[in-house]
Amino acid sequence: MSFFPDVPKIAFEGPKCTNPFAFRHYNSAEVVEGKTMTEHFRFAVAYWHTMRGSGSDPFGPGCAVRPWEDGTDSVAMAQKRVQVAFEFMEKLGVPYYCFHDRDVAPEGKTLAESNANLDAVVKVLQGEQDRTGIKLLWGTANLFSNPRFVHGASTSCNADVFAYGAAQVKKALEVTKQLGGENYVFWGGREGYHNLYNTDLKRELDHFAKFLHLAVDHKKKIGFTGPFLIEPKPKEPTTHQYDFDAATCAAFLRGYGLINEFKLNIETNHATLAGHTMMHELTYASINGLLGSIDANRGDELIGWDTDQFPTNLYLTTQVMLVVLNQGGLGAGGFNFDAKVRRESFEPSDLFHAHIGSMDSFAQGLKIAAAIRKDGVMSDFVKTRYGSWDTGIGAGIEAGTEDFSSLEAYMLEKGNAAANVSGRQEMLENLVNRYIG
Ligand code: XLS
Ligand code: NI
Ligand code: NI
Repeated sequence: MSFFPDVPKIAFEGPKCTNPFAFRHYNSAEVVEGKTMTEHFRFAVAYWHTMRGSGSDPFGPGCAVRPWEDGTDSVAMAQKRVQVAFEFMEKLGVPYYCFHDRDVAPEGKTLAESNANLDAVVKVLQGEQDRTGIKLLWGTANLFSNPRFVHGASTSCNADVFAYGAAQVKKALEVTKQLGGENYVFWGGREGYHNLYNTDLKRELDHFAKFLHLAVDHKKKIGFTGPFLIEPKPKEPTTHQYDFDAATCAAFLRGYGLINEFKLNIETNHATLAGHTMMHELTYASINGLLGSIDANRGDELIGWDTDQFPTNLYLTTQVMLVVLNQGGLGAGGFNFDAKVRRESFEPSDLFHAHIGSMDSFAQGLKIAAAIRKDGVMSDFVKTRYGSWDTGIGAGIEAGTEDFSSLEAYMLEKGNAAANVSGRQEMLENLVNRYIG
């Protein structure tokens, strides 16, 4: 039985093809800079959006047409949905998926019941993974939807909620390990605050760090070897999310002795909500040795919240791929489409169009970035721009052989600094356009 009877297996048909159910650029076996496209991207489908997104918004209920849904939130429905998910991923040709515990299985009345529900669905997930070869890029726990998490999870004023969250992460981590998951993600959920009149900021941050230390201890105890990833986000649902951006996360992890235990999962729409470009966030993470994985999506320039749209902008994908290629790939990480179709795109086939377009956009971005790197003009420009640091006084400052007195003596003798040279931003923007066009 097929849940997508009208959709064929998506194949690569080349840049000239007009078939909307085909790739024009994503050619999984094509080698770029020594790796296949499959290896470069390790694309993943986000279970929460693609399998659980209903199209509801603050003004109305969901209107997505999902013929396989029976309207219940039962374990049987959850198990059937796994078959739908794997047929979708097989037809699309993605090697990975990601989930929250509560996306795949319904929450029960007690923790024990919820764990049993999860186990019942994990069995089916395992079976489908074995049948298809599709793997789990990362697992995570939903510590934000249930009303018990109203004040946060690890940063809640209610210690019992911290304990509940710990138990939930313990189980989600064990399930991720059981399924061969390659990473485990911590997105802050409701870890943050709206108002300091009712908030003990110091205590909440200490508790947050305590929670992460306990998670690391448990990881070691059960022998889970994949990276732990924190996913920065500046706001939404709270006004001040504790994992604001890459720099905030790096400072937090360093301050609490966690820096060697975590990397970051950088999401485009979170970068832009923080007032940064995706390229900034990726670069900041990368230079700190923290770039672990990517949640691929985009925001809307005209709307100020997390719209989680599918990325199709070639400037964006080119910039992302420049950073990823510069650091030699994402290692155990990958590109997870943390993105949802618009409410108006309510048919099942729209899920295919969305993923196809984004995979193609990244494939194009990869090829463009590789060409820019090969031509070398951009990297040579940057190297030359900082040339004053390679010899003379610059090299001395970097090597630590200069101090304020020697720098003063140097400048008193020289009289003035050497003339500056243009930054040539527009010339470099034109260069990128040349490769995109
Ligand atoms: C929400 C986050 C979330 C994480 C996983 O904004 O992007 O979807 O990726 O918990
Ligand atoms: Ni995300
Ligand atoms: Ni998000």
